[in-house]
Amino acid sequence: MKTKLTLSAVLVASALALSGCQQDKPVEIVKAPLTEKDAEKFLGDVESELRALYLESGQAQWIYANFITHDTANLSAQSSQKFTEAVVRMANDAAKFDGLELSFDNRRKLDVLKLALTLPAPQDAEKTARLSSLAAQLDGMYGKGKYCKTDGSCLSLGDMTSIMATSRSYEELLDVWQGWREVSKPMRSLYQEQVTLTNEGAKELGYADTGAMWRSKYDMPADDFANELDRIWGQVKPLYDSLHCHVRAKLGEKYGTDKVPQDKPIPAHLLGNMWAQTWGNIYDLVAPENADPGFDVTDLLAKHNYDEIKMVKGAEKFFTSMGFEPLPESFWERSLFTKPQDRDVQCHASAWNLDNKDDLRIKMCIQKTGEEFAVIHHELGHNFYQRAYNKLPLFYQESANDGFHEAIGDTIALSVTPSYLKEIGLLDTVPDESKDIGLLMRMALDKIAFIPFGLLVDQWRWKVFSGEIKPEQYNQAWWELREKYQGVMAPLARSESDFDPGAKYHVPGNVPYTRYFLAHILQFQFHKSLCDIAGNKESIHRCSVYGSKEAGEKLNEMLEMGSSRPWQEALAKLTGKPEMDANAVLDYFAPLQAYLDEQNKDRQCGW
Ligand code: X8Z
Ligand code: ZN
Repeated sequence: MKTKLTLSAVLVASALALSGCQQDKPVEIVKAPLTEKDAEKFLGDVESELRALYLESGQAQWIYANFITHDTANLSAQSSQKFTEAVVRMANDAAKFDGLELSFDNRRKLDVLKLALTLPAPQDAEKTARLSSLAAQLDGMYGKGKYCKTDGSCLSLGDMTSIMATSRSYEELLDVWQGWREVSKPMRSLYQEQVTLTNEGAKELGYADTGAMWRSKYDMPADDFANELDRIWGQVKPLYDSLHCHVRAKLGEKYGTDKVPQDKPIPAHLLGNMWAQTWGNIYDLVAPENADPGFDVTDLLAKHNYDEIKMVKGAEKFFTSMGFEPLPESFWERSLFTKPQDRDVQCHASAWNLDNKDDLRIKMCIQKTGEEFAVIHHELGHNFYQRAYNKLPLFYQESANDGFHEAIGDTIALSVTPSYLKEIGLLDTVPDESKDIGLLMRMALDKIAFIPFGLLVDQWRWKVFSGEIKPEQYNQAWWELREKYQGVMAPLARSESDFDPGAKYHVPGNVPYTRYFLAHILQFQFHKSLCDIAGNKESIHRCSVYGSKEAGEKLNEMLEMGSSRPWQEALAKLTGKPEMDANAVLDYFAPLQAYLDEQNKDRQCGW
């Protein structure tokens, strides 16, 4: 139970200030208990200070990400230092109200403040400056990263992404896979130092370490949250195992079972993606016989002359068809859509709201593929969410939990079905239901394959923060988790001179990753509910909510709640149920599960 008024405010009034002469009287100390009024005043002051800080640091980060240079790195580090110092101070001040009985909103806002920083810093200007500098350096190293070969030619991550997606040469894939991982080797010592510093900051705020702080953001005890993840993963694992088994068998047929042993994890470079996190690009290798839908979104986009802007306009149209307002003019003026040829930019896609009102933007080096078309929907989902909650107090201008933010655009992209593609003129004929297994396979290669990856990144980071994984075990522990969860293995010998986690943006970029795991569950729950509201009568994987104002309205009701209520309430608002539940995933893929069971019946699955 919370005790009332256990705290005192210490007000220090200096006699010096009044007399203007030599002070001989001692400082007068007045103790007064903190009240709800104090909390309200504090929160009001903080809100206006934060608004200005957000804008200033947002602009510095934006410029850095769009123009990676020595100077922009320093400016970005300086502004994040200023931001971090302010928020650490605010978080410590917020903690002074601990134990005081407050209204729901005041308590929630104080809690938001205490948890606001992803990289908390100690209350020490020098250490905060160092931490900010490390974060900027790591981010820049990733953004500038290239693989330069001995002949002097260099490949960008974008170039390598295309090779990973399309090449079927074991050796070429291996070369690019290891080439990109050279970029992260020098990150290791910086990362290690960052972990030490941020843990110190987390401890000062009362958390065991930074990972424990990250786990405390979910409207439930941190340990319960970790257990929830295990529970949900347990629901999906059988489907993942079936998919893994089938894909490994097909890769064995393609590359030979000497290269793809049928009782071991799959070599990580053969799955169509630099991190083996989505496998849709090797659909052609695993496509079910007689059930191929016979079209490919990348080809359709090319055939209909879609350029980058047209792709973004297409995604925007989906949202406006559901009743959302079009994006502001400034979005089109200020966003980055294509990779500049003459400078380094952080190409990893992101969505921004600079002024916490309507200065919405995306930053993305768009490639004209079906995969990137989905990412555009993903990013716009962030922007429409940001706008939906922009009338709320600043503390609540966030998603219900971070998984919600990541799930909205993906939910919309689940509606990019053949019938939708026909409706917007990209596809001539909708394949009949006999081709559904092909469609489901393609979707599962992206969505189901992702789930264990979405889980393991932070399983690694949490253990790094807690010290369970020591610096001299960083890489080995990473691959143990990759093998355990994904059944994927390094295709080359790795050692502790490598730092393979750093080759994934969110590690040097300090973006928590569990959000994507959650999003991959939530999006199927959201999709099902929106389809019900839209009056869908078809199988769930054929449903598109394009043009449904009713679905749009209900979705908006959840979005405009921001983080003002526990996420369970936001979830119930749309789905009627307050729990995350992978049954929506399993229902969606039920026909594929049956197909995979049949395919795998004489195979030895597992690793
Ligand atoms: O990072 C992203 C988005 C930006 S929030 C493009 N995603 C994760 C990734 O690329 O690793 C989306 C899905 C997973
Ligand atoms: Zn995102």
